[in-house]
Amino acid sequence: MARKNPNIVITGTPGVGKTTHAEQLAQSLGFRHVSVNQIVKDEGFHEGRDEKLGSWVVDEDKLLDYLEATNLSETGGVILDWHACELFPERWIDLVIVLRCDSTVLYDRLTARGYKDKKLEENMDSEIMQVLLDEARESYREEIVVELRSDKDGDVEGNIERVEMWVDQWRKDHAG
Ligand code: DAT
Repeated sequence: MARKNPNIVITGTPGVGKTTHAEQLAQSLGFRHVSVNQIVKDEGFHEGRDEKLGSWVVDEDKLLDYLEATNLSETGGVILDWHACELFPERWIDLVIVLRCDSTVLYDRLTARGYKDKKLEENMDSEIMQVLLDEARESYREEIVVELRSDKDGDVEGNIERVEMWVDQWRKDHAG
């Protein structure tokens, strides 16, 4: 059965604004915000922490099985929020939003979060080298990948409006 609502991935370097966008969009669209990091932690889908990077070593098979079992592919209306995107099967996903942020702004956000040393450096490099944008473009059809900026407050509102319009259009295109 075809889904009635689209599934959206929100991705980008830590600190770009994924949670902020995902929460607001979930509320305004009535979609389900799936914080993949939270699931990895809560369900223990990892093999411990990479201490240098300060991040989980994720068990992707367990994570995918868990997500598959939520039937998101059939139901739609899910916002997947994660700092990676290539592992989600293409057939699940209708839109991939890659959030981008100015590097000086990102530096302040990450240091405010207590990131330092290698963890700070790796994430700054990742944003500057647009690693997530490239990953998204390599993993999904070009027309479903959009890059949006999240530097300042007004950006969030503008982005939310834009995605809401996109969802309206998607519903029209997939009606009946
Ligand atoms: P992520 O989920 O990608 O790690 P977040 O949503 O937690 O990012 O945002 C990190 C911090 O930056 C948080 O304090 C909110 C702030 N922020 C994000 N986008 C912003 C924007 N466009 N304008 C102002 N602050 C923003």
